[in-house]
Amino acid sequence: MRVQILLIFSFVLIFSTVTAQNPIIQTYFTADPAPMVCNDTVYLYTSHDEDNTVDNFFTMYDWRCYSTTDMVNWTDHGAVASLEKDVAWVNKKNGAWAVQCIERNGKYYLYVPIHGAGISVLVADSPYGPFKEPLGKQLVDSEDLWKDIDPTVFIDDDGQAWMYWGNPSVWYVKLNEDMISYDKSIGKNGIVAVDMVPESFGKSVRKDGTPCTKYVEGPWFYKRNNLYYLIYAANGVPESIGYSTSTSPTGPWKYQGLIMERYPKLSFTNHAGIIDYKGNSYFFYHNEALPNGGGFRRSTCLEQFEYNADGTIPSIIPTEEGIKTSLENLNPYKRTEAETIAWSEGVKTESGSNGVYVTKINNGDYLKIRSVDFAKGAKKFEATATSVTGGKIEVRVDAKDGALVGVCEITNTGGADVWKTFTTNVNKVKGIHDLYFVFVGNNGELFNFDYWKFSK
Ligand code: FUB
Repeated sequence: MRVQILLIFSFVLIFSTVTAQNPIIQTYFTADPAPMVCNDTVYLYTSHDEDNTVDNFFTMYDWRCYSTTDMVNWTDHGAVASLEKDVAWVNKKNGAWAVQCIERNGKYYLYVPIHGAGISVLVADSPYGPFKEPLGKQLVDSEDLWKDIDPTVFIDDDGQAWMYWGNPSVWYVKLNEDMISYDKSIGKNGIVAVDMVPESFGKSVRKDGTPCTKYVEGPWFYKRNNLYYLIYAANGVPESIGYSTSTSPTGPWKYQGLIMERYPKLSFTNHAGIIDYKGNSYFFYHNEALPNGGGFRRSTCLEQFEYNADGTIPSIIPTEEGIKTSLENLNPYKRTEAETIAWSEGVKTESGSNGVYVTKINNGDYLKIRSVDFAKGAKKFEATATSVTGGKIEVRVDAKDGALVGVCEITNTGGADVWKTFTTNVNKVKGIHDLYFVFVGNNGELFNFDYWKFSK
């Protein structure tokens, strides 16, 4: 019996290590996921919890962007905006809370809350920025420390855009077509306070016994099959995720229940984003499960789900496994950025003159790329890197210690900013595999890794 229990335990351990896909980003602590589907691609904007938390509170300086077309391999585009550089007038480094980006007529609008200083909007010609602030001041600012956070923006089929936001209540504005101003003729100078009633947001009580609704913060506003959805953090702290629906973009809202309840390894906040992509529905949230994670060091996670026939959302359980199948195979014969990653251990990414690259590579660290289609077989592998110490990339398939296909030696390139391409022959690998780059060497930080490619 004991042996059986041990065997089952080891299987669960091995199984969960091998298939872990949540959190989907391991190189940074990323929170408050805001996915955007655009140009057949999913762009994921996140807030970013610093590795070193200051004063045991949210320590958040910039917003990051990732993208995917297969929902399992995520390409890191780095920090696309920061308070210090891009919202300079606010004279504040910390407070880069939950962001959302939306595209309109080829321009990308990044709605950024500045904790304690309102909500601003930045604009770019590309989803990766550079984002510039046209107003030089907040879009909305009630001068309340908590109220103006968590903006969510949606453009309806008739072209009308709306922005909802707020803690501990929810407000909205009717955005003008320029997306950087709003109709001042409704509500209080343009700002409409939503009726916070139990029919709309569920019934709850505060710790002091006073009645309230379940709504806390983090709204996510969208429309599907003519039904409007408002998803939000609910039920006090620790937060669950709840939702309400309406047949109109401005309510009245009908409380529909909880989507994700409280589970171990979720942080005391939770914050959701929902999209449909290539015929599937996806639920983004955050947890604190990465090593050294916590309430102020959170990580973005992802689950696939199916709406019920009546449009209601089923209860979603957070898993380590996350997304089971890739939506498409990756072509290894095209240049792939090293920062396109399904899972990694030990490494970080940084941005330089050649874009984003993988860095802080030490002995034993590795990258995993899922569902790589080698077709009839690869013969050569090349990696572009910069190094002063040197090391090796072991190219393996199907597991970190899976079949060794080749070893690419990275030698001193003559300077940390000198990039060179290194090549090696590989054993003919055919068909679809998960690909692993395992880094080996004994000299501390071994090299930086920019991109790779196989050839036939
Ligand atoms: O990330 C800072 C705050 O925590 C967000 O604005 C909230 O939604 C919660 O996730």
